Amino acid sequence: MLIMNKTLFLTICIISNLNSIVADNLIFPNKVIPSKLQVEYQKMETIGFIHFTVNTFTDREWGYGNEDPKIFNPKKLDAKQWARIAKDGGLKELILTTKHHDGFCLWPSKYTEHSIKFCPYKNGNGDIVREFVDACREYDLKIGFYLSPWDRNHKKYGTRDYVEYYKNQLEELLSLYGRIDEIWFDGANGGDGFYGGANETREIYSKTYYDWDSIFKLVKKLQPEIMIFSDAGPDVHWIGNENGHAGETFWSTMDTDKVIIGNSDADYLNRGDKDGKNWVVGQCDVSIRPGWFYHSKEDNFVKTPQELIDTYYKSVGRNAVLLLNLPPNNDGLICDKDAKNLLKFKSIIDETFENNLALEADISATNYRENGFDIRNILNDNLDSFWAVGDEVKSAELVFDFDQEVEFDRILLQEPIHLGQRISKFCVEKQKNLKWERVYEGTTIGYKRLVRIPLVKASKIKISFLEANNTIAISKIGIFKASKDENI
Ligand code: FUL
Repeated sequence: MLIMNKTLFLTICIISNLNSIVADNLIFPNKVIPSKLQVEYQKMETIGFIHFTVNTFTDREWGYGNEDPKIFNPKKLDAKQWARIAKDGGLKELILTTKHHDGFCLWPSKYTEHSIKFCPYKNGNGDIVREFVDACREYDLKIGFYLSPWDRNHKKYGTRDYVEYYKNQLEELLSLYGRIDEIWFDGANGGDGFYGGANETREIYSKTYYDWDSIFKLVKKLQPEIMIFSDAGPDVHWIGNENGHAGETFWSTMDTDKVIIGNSDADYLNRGDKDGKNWVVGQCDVSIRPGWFYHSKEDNFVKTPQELIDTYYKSVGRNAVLLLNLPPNNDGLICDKDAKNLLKFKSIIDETFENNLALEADISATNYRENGFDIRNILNDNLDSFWAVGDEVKSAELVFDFDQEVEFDRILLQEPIHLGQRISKFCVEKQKNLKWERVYEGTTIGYKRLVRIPLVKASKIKISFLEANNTIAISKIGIFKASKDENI
C-alpha cells in the first residue's frame, strides 16, 4: 500500500513528470490507439457549428435548391462576432456550413452560379468563407468546413458529373483558405429537390455513389493534418443522434467498415465498439435552438445554461466532443440570448470544476507500478502522466482520505488514451460508520468521464477499477462540488 500526502506530492511533482515520460514505453499500448491529432482533437472538448445560408432568409431547415440568391442579404454580418462569442464561450473550433443541402455557396465558387456572387451582399463581391476563416484565425480558433454532399440545386446530382463537381468544390475550399482543421461530411442524402429545374426525387446508393475513399484521399492530400468527420470517420464520427448525447457506455473504437455513410446504425455509433479495430473520436452535434438554422419563432426556445450543462455531461462527460450550433440570424449575427446562455454555461462549468477536492486528500492505492506511475500523477492535467498498476493486477482501488468530512457530487476521471481505452467497469464508494457504501457504478471512462451523483458527505472515498482490457492506467481524477447554478 502506498501512502502519499500533499507536501510530498508538491516536492516530487517535477521529478515524477520526467519519470512518466521516460517510463511511458514500459506500458503495453492497446492494439487500437488514437493518432496524436485525434488526441489533440479530443482535448478541445467543446467546439461550435455555424449554420447559415439561404434558409436563414426563407425560414426553412432544408432549402429546396431553387432559392433565388437575391434573398441572401445579411446586413450586419460580422464573422468576428461569431468568433468572439465562440472564444468567450470556451469553444475551440468553429465549423461553417459553406454549402448546405440547398447548394448555395457562401464563397464565390468558380464551379457554380448558385453562390454569394449573385446576391446583394457586398454587391456580389463578398466571400463569407474568407471572413469566417480570418475571424477564426484572429481569435485563435480552429477552422472547420461543412460541405453538404447532397445538393438539391445541382442539375447533375445523382450522376458521376456531380461527384466531380463536389470534388472540385472540395479542392477549391481546401486550397484557397490556408490550413483547415476539420471537414464535416453530412450523411443526409438524396430525396426530392429542384435539381436544375427537374423538380424530382433522386435517390443515390450511399455506399458507392460518392466513392468516399477517393474523397478522403483527396482531402488528406490537400490538407494532411485535417480531421475528417462522417458517420464512419475516419477521424471523427457522428454520435447517432442530434441531441448531443453519447451512449452511457461509449468506446472510441469501432469498425469503420461496418458503417455506411448516410445509412448508419445509430446505436452502433452511439456506443462505439469495444472490439472495434479503428479509433474514431465521437462527436455530439446539437443546436442551441430547436432548429439548425435561425428562425425568429424559436427565439423563446434557446437552450438554457442548465440544458447546455446537461448536454455537456452527456457528451464531453461521456468521452466525446460536443459540437454546439449557434445559428446567426437574418442580420448575420448570433442573437444576444444565445451568446448569453453560452457564456453562462461556460462560467458555471468553470466554477464547478475549479476546486478539486482530491488535491486536499491523502491518497492510497492498492497497487502502483514502479518508475513514474505513482498515484500523484492523477492530480495534474497532463494526460501523459498517469498512475498505473502492475500488468498482473486485474482490479485496483484508490482511497482518498480527507482530514475532515467533505461534500461532493461530481467526479472526473480520465484515461491516458494515447495508450488506448481500457476501463469498462468502475465504482465509487463512500465510507460510513467504517463501512463502504456504493454511491456510483460506471462503465467506460476513455478521455473523460464526468460522474453526477446526489451530494455525498464523507471523509473517505474509494474509487475501484473493476474491469479493464489491459493494464489499469488513470491519468486524472477530480472530486468536485457542483456550482449551485447548475440546477437552477
Ligand atoms: C443534418 C442536416 O440535414 C441538418 O440540416 C444539419 O446540417 C445537421 C447538422 O446535419 O444531417
